[in-house]
Formats: sequence, C-alpha cells, structure tokens
Amino acid sequence: MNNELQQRYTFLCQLAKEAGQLAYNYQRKLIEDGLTIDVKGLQDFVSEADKETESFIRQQLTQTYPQDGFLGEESGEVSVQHNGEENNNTTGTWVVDPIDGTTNFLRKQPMWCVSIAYLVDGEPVIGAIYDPCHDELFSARHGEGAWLNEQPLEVNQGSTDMVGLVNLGYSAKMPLGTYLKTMKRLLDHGIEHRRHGSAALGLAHVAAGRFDGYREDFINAWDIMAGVVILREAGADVIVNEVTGGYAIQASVPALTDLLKG
Ligand code: LIP
Repeated sequence: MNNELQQRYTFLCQLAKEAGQLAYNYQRKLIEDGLTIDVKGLQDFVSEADKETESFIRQQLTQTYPQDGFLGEESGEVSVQHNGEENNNTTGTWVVDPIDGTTNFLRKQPMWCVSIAYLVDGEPVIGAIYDPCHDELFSARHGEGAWLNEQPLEVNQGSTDMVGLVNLGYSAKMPLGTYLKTMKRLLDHGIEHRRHGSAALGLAHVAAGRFDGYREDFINAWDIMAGVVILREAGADVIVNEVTGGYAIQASVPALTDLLKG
C-alpha cells in the first residue's frame, strides 16, 4: 500500500473510534435527557447525534485531506475544500455513515456503528466500522488484510454443515416479495436468519465469521462501502449491484453464495 493510503488508513481507524465515542456519549445523553429527533420517512429517523457526529467526521477529514471528496448520509456530497473553494480534482472520496443502525440507536439498543470508507475510482480501498458499545473496530486495507481490533479477520471456515446463519436487511424501498422469498428459500434449506437493522455491522459480522452471509436488496453507499473492502479482505464472496437510487448487496462464505442469491 502506498504511504499516502497507509496514512489515511491510520487516520481513519483513529477517527472512527473518536466519532464512535462521540456518538456513544450522545446515546448516554439520549438515555438521560433525550435528543432532538427528525423523521425522514417511514422507519427513517435522524437525530442531532447523527448530524453532529457526521459534522465532526467531515470537519476532521476536510481539514486533514482538503483535496478529497466527501459523501455523508446526512450532509450528502460535499466537494468543497476546507477553505471554501470548489474542489474539482479530488484524489478519492470519503463515504460516511455516522450512525448506521439509527433506529436501534434511538431506541437505546447497542446494534449500531460508525462506518467510514475511502474510495478511489469508485472502489473502497480502506474502510473502518466501529462498534462503540462493544469496543470493536473492524477495518481493512485493500490487498493487506482485514482486522478486528488487533486480530486478523476471516469469514467462517467451518464445513458446509456448519454454515447456517444469515443476517438479512430490509427497507421499504425494496420489493417485499423478494425479501420473503429469500427468507423462505433459506428456511427451506435449514438456514436460520436474523435481522439487526444495521447493514454495516451485519457485514462486519460476516467478515468476523459470526454470520455466514448478509443480503439486502436496497441499501445506500454509506451503509456498505466500508463493509465491502473488509469482507473482500476477509475472504467473502461479495456481490454489489447498482439499483435505481442505491445498491443491492450480498456477501457470504462461498458455500452459501448460490443459495443466498437464489
Ligand atoms: C440502515 C441500514 C439498514 C437498513 C435500514 C437503514 P441507517 O441505515 O443499516 O440495513 O435496512 O433501512 O438504511 O439509516 O440506520 O444509517
């Protein structure tokens, strides 16, 4: 990995943990005093925690890497340099979900995380997903492996009869019938599923061998890009397709790829 990317990776891992701690403190505030919450749509919420955490991440990134682009769930595409000038020659783009699993966060549950990826020519080359509730940092550098804190990450290497647990994601922007067919196909083959409401964490857990696959048929770039590079480096089959307005993603141990795809 070139030195510039290595520096970004080191910076990214520290930033993900700092942003996660900030968001965690907001969840403590939520539990004690409450937070301002806006409704973006059906089962789609945003709070001051999301906005302030993303603002912190954006400020750190644009200050340190003013030549890079930025895409965040709450502030959208920002390609303006730190000094306010238009930034037309970015070397790469940071893609950020400040709190993935927002509904869980707002219901004072632990299944949420910070997800930050750096893309070059549209492909994630470094990524970090931090779960502050469990102090787990999932990270990866393209071609250099994936880690959970200091330990190398690898998908479940169990024999095929040990492959049997999948994490599914669902949003109202995808056909319900497809989701139900996927569930039925898995159950017909004795494969159990869970649904946690955080795509980034679900993807990270596949990389850690805690699940054998993840599938969601409509998702946003900021939910998945860090997970994609982490999963690729952990040995998963990763299928990302562009759909109208977003992406469809599937990641799995090779033994499950065809069944999960359907
Ligand atoms: C969430 C995703 C989840 C999806 C939800 C939502 P958010 O992201 O992680 O997989 O099913 O609809 O998009 O909104 O919590 O950042």
